[in-house]
Amino acid sequence: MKFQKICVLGLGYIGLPTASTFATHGLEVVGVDVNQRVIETLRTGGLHIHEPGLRTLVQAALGSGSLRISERPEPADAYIIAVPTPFFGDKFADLSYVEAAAKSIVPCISPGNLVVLESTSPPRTTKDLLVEILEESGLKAGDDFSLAYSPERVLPGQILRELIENARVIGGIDQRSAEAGRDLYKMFVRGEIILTDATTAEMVKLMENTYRDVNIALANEFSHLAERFGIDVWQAIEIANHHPRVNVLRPGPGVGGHCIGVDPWFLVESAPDITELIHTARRLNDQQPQHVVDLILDALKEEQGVKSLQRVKVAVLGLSYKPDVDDLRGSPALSVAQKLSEDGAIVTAYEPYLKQKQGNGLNCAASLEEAVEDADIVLCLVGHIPFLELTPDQLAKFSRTRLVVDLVNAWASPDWERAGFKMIRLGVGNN
Ligand code: SAJ
Repeated sequence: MKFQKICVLGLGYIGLPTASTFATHGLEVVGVDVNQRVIETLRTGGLHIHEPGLRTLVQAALGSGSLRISERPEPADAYIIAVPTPFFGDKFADLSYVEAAAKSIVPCISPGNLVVLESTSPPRTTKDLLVEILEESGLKAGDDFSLAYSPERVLPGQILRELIENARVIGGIDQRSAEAGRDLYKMFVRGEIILTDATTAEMVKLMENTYRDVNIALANEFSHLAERFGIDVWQAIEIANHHPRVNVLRPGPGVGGHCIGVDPWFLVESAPDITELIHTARRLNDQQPQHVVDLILDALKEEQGVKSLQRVKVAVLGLSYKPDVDDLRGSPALSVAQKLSEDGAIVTAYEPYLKQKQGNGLNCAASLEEAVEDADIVLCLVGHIPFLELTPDQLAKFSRTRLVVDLVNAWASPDWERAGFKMIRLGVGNN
């Protein structure tokens, strides 16, 4: 199948890089978003998301005229739906953006077209929901137009490279649809393209992120056990990982972002009676920020004799959901900081990757020095490179406190104790 013009619906973390990459690989691309602010920003040369290399790519795509930004889709050879699928408070997938995007292409679709859903979705969304909506066009899925599911699996921070180099799964509602998807993505994908059916492709995506979530939950539970038994979980993990078939992940303040903390719920929602392990892991990871808050309060009671967090000055280093990104979505670090603040602590946060120094209602410092200078306790909540590089001598110069809590194994060196710091570490018990 040959493609000249495509529409990409949703210009977020996945849609915008995908649209721009197709545009710089010879296609005419219409990038569609329903958010007027996104459209205005892109049309005036701005960028509403941060991702290394994206600005240059988008500018090249827009500058060449191959990428146009629009409020609505228009007739094209293929349509890619890359809109968010968040969940409601009750952990059920909110498919309203997928539904709205699919409905918006019904008037445009014509025989021979291809529609691809990229948004992470519960199993059978493509076969059940999308077929029903798209057939409102009077055309028959499979017979008149091709329909496939192809999940994005790129890692934030490395999206542009992984988009091209990663293996891509394309699941068609029939063989012809899968092959049409392959013909489209092979325009830029250099990794292997694996064809399967739509529901398998949906499951693959959910299984990958669930696998990671469950394994992080296991690492977090190991950290609790290590605290109970008076050992260092980081050392134990390092030793265990020498085993050729063991790879324990890292404990931490919890699981954040917009994927791993969300996607497993799509499986639980679809089959609650047979997803006990997945559900338990999800709950465990969601409770980890509270475990961290308890650890901090215990440290303060022990070292400074306080009874509660009331008016304790806490310096929080790092707010993003993982190291070296500026993304605060679902961040466990942010959740810890907010819980401390709700419990009466005076929190000053420092997030080096945030340009506007705002952290969801928290008091944010413009520099590390400013954040720590008057603190009673300093927390390292995200393993950003600048924090890994911080030495005890530097912190001792900037801050009066000698009480630090390391939640991410950033400051394991004995130099900290030697420099006079009392170091409390997640997953390290008193021996
Ligand atoms: N985390 C830990 N311990 C670890 C690894 C991660 O606590 O050992 C935490 C991180 O700090 C973060 C969260 O888990 O809060 C998620 O981070 P991540 O780097 O594991 O994943 P994401 O959410 O940035 O990206 C994931 C990736 N999926 C997998 O690795 C299976 C990515 O490939 C997907 O494309 C992305 O989800 C997505 O969009 O679904």
